[in-house]
Amino acid sequence: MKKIMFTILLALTSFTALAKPQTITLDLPTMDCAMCPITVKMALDKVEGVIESAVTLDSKSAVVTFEDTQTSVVALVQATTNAGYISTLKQEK
Ligand SMILES: [Cu+2]
Repeated sequence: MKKIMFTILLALTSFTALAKPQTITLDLPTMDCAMCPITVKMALDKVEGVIESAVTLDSKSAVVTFEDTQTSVVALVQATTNAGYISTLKQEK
């Protein structure tokens, strides 16, 4: 039994080691005042797995760093949409 526990622990540890943070940019075309980025940032930071987010009104976008084993682009888009701001993944040029 002890051996099984150790194996599980080891598996969990290596899983964490493999988790890589990802950074993406979301377009938020409907942001139109100084309060919008604050609302969007709060919504993004509440998502489990989000490490960092920076939302700017000027570029109407959000740069989000997240743990891809804990959350996904779909979940982040969902979070901003639930907060009232539709977002799309910005395509890299
Ligand atoms: Cu606003």
